[in-house]
Amino acid sequence: MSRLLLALVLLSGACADGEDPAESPCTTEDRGDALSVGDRFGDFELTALDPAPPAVGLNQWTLAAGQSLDGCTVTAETFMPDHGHGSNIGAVEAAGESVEITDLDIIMGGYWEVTVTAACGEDDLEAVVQLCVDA
Ligand SMILES: [Cu+2]
Repeated sequence: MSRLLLALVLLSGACADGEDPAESPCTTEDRGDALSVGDRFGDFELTALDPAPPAVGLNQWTLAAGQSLDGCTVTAETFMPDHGHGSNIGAVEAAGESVEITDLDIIMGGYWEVTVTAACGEDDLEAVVQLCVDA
């Protein structure tokens, strides 16, 4: 009887070694990566990230448009396509040629899309920032 128990313990130990359950979803994610300052998406370039790279929790981002955003209406929206949900953003404001996003709340690790737009009359700017955040 004790020999059988020992064999079962050894077998279950061997199975657990097959894959690392703590591995981040981002190691196998092809659609997005960790973000860095200087990354460009659509009409915008990331010029500040806090924290860098983005992490679960409240994030502060600045994106530069390369043109004045005076008079433009700026918006940002988060979306997690695999789960069909977004999350809250504290504030989105235009400042000179930049969009400042305050308290972008990344509520969980995984693949996210953050759509940033500046509606400036005839000249609308857009970026879909694709990123993966470690769990
Ligand atoms: Cu989710």
